Amino acid sequence: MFNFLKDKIKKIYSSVTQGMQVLFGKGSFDEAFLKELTALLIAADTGVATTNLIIERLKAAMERVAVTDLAQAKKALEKILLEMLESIDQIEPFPRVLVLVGVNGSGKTTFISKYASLLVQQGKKVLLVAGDTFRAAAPEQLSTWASRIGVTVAIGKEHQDPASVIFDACERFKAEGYDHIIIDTAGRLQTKVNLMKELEKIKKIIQRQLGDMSISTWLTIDAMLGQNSLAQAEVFYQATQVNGLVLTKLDGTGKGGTVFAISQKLRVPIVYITFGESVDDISRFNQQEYVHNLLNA
Ligand SMILES: Nc1nc2c(ncn2[C@@H]2O[C@H](COP(=O)(O)OP(=O)(O)OP(=O)(O)O)[C@@H](O)[C@H]2O)c(=O)[nH]1
Ligand SMILES: [Mg+2]
Repeated sequence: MFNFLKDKIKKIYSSVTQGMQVLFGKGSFDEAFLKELTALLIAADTGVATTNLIIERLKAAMERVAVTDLAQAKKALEKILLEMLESIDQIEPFPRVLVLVGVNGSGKTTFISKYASLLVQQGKKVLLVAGDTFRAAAPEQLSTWASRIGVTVAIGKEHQDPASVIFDACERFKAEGYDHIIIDTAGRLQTKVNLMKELEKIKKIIQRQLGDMSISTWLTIDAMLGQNSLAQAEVFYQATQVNGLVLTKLDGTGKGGTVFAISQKLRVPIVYITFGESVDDISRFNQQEYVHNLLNA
């Protein structure tokens, strides 16, 4: 089971890893090498700005040690990539009060289900909240998952205002002794102003009801969309205060550079990654492991 999971995760970056092995396997640290490394990073969805930054840092590091040995260059690159992730403050991976936001189709509902399943495995009592009342099928989707993993889901009446569904759910969370409340929201609001207003309203309700607890807001980002995912994520990031990221659908990319592009741009920690549609296709994001595997397979 564990090895199976590991294999699945490794596929995420296998094409990058293979490229790295070829690149670092022969030759020396020179202009031609840097050109190839740049192309590889761009192809892996690292984005132009972040790729340039990595290349600049690598050049500077190699100038300091004054060698052209590629084994040394690989070590330096590993350090640079890790520092890029480690320079961002980490957060609590199992907050009691969690709101999920993100573009429609980015994987909020699926993530919530997988994540709730992790909590259930720890013996926690979990309440899911179908805060997306705009799309008729959304509460059903969450209920199906909820009954599969054995957690409760709070659902409003048809067309009930999400804020009032959430209000009721917060009351229930306090009254019935749940350990965790996880709130799903709609990703499909017409304009940025509407989105901002809606999220503000939702957060105000939660704050009023559960203000003595800290409230986490995580943003799901669809890694399959490459640089487009970053542009979409930025709209949400600007619309509400986000303190954690969930990178979804990494199984569909075979790339892996997105992690650096996003971290560098938003300066918010990636807390989880997902890589498939079944309930255990989820993992905590481990920076060291990720960077190590990306370069070494
Ligand atoms: N391959 C793959 N598919 C995923 C992953 N996560 C979610 N999906 C699929 O992506 C689609 C959208 O996922 P949802 O969880 O419904 O997305 P959402 O953000 O809740 O979408 P809205 O409710 O419309 O805002 C579904 O078909 C999921 O099965 C993943 O990690 N890998
Ligand atoms: Mg959804």
